[in-house]
Amino acid sequence: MSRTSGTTSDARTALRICPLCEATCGLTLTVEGSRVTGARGDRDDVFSKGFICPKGASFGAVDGDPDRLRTPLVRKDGELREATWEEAFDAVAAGLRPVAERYGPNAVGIVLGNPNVHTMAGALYPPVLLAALRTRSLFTASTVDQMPKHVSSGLLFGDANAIPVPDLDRTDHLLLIGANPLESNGSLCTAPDFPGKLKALKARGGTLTVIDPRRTRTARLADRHIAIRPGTDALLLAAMAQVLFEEDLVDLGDLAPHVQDVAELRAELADFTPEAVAGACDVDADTIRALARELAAAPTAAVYARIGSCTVPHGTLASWLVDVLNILTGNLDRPGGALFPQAATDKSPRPAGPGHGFALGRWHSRVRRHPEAKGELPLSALAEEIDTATAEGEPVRALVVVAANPVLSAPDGARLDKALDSLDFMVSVDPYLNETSRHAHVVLPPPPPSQSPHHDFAFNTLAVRNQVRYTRPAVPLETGRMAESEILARLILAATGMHGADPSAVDTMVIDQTLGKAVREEHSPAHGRDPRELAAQLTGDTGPERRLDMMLRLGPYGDGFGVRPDGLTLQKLLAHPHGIDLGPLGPRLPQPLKTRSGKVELLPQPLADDLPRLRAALARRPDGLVLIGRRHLRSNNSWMHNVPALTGGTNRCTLHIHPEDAERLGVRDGADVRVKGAGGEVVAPAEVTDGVRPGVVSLPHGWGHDRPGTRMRHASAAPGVNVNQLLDGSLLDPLSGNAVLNGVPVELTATS
Ligand SMILES: Nc1nc2c(c(=O)[nH]1)N[C@H]1C(S)=C(S)[C@@H](COP(=O)(O)OP(=O)(O)OC[C@H]3O[C@@H](n4cnc5c(=O)[nH]c(N)nc54)[C@H](O)[C@@H]3O)O[C@H]1N2
Ligand SMILES: Nc1nc2c(c(=O)[nH]1)N[C@H]1C(S)=C(S)[C@@H](COP(=O)(O)OP(=O)(O)OC[C@H]3O[C@@H](n4cnc5c(=O)[nH]c(N)nc54)[C@H](O)[C@@H]3O)O[C@H]1N2
Ligand code: SF4
Ligand SMILES: [Mo]
Repeated sequence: MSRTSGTTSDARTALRICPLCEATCGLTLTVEGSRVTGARGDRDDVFSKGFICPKGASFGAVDGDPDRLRTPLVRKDGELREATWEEAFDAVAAGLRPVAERYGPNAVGIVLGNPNVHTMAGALYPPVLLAALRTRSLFTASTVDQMPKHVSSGLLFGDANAIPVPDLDRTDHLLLIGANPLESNGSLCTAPDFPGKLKALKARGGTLTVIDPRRTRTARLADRHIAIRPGTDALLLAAMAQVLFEEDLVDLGDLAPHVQDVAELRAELADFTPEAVAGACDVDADTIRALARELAAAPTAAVYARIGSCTVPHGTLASWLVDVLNILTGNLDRPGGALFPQAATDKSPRPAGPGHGFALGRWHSRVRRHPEAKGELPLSALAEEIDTATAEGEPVRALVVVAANPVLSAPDGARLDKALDSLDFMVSVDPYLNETSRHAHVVLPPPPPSQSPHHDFAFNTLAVRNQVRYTRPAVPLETGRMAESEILARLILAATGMHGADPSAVDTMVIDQTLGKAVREEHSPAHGRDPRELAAQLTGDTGPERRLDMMLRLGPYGDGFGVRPDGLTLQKLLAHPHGIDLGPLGPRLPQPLKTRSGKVELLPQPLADDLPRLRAALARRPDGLVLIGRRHLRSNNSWMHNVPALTGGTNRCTLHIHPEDAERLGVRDGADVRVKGAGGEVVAPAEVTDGVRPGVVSLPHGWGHDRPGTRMRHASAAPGVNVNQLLDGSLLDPLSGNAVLNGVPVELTATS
């Protein structure tokens, strides 16, 4: 441990991968005692090379927030009180088991929120919990986010997790849709210093086009910015594909042998001409033709789209068309285009060939019969699945909530707030007493990130460069704290009738099952070996470390338990604290394909069946205002408003409105405006700005910290309003069940 100048003598430094957004930057923390007093970018990190943003720089403040819970809370006589871990797990066992036994497995629901993809525990234990509870009542942040992309990948490639990422470092042309990486630092495209990568693209003579109803910081960097009407990207993308066909610009290149249904797609899209979509998108036909021609003409190009393209009525079609354009221009799976990453903990690649394909709608939600997608029901349906009785089955009566704050993040927040109060039992695994966890009967607080180990299971599968990094806790677990992995393991035991068993039993069970399966798989390096012999080789101080070791060794770069002695193991990773670079992304097709045909299925039936709905949108011209969201660089969904360093200044919950609309409606800058939507109304101060296009207003999400019974003192002092209260939960993308959060009709009234 090295000394750092300018701090007290017991200061030391420690490495920690930042868990605060998808960029996964390596940080060098300054630690004094058990407190993190500083954070800077780790210049030796193989991936992030020293990049840091204001959130990462505030790691110490996020980590050391005095409002973080230190002990479990258990409800007694209606009130949440501090309790021991033993009392807390006793209460969980007593609360969950009777519900499952009396009403069946689906009466116990699981809600998983965004930070689960930012913790090791969140990757390793919820799948075990789900399997153990055998419930179909699973709701996650995916259905207010990227579920459309999973569904389109599932249908196109046969694997919902096969998501191509733009090759930011090498592309000549980036068409970026409904994303603002200068504030978000990127999503479904893990790239530390996304802003620097966009600047580098321009510096090497490449071009950047941004499609966004707002002139964002990213849009200001672009060579061309198109302020599209919200919710109409699928139409614009369909028209671009139509132009490629019409002008003979389709060139699949090396992809040709792997792609089917090109002619069928051409026929299906024939009527989506630029002239036909121009009015709906509010983008002129010549511009759409130019976009298509530029994409085809670029030596390499990548189309990349995020939140603004997913959280809309045609989210799955838009997500599909993004890849269709990459495919038709030969840019999928080639350097400079959009490629499939290969993470170190991916399963050992099976030989190419037909797979099982992707199924949708294997079951349905009880109340409104929404089809499941990827085993999940829409978060938009959570409130009704709790508060509405039907003949079909039992409502959700108990809930396990891990790292989620759906009262603020999901549609119809006010109704959900009430529904949670009616549950027989609810447990939250959460560091804060907030708008959601205040309803719990038991709150189990994980330690702060400095006291947790870190590896990015999810984001390495979406990274613009293959690499692997692992950081052990920067600070030892404080007395009285419990690692989140142990919390979740004990929760699994308590929920499944094994309350009180040794939590390491959960890891042992997973290891036995995984190795038992691997030795039976012909393509596995473990094939034919003795699983007990392999288990005995695993190293690591904890269950999560042993599981990481197992995944690395079975994975595409692994040592195969001795088969490839130079390959990856946990020990090798520990010997490289700044990570191991595994090289640039490379072509992988056809191996990742798991469709029944073994090909890229360009026109899957469920998408073809959804095209009439898109056709119907051609004629639509909303006459009123529509609402969209936005993110601020110093924010993170609903849970960072309690950190003074990350709030204030421009990070405020204001309604952006264009000067023309403001004048027409008599709205003055700084004055309160009443915003009314189908689900309710809120009052927020106006910020008149031409950064948003006419006809569109914007409110950020994750605000509304004014409910009683929470313990987030700084956040409740400047609470803002909950934009999701304006939604009634009825607007969904039907294929994916994803909530429509952008392009929502609203009415405004000036209040002063
Ligand atoms: N209108 C609108 N709504 C949106 C969006 C939008 O763009 N517009 N975006 C949507 C998107 S993309 C997402 S991902 C969702 C996010 O919504 P959620 O999944 O609800 O995530 P957060 O709001 O980040 O809340 C996360 C919870 O996890 C807790 N937490 C933080 N760190 C940890 C940890 O280490 N362990 C555990 N167990 N808990 C932790 C926090 O205290 C908080 O209670 O919001 C969605 N809602
Ligand atoms: N600072 C910060 N970083 C974050 C988060 C955060 O809350 N704050 N959240 C994290 C999470 S969970 C996620 S999922 C990612 C999201 O990452 P991004 O998708 O990059 O996030 P946003 O900033 O919401 O960008 C969405 C953009 O879509 C635009 N938009 C809205 N409607 C439409 C439309 O119909 N069409 C088009 N073309 N554009 C539209 C909005 O104006 C906005 O600029 O960010 C992650 N990073
Ligand atoms: S960009 Fe994201 S990962 Fe990097 S320092 Fe900022 S918050 Fe952390
Ligand atoms: Mo998200």
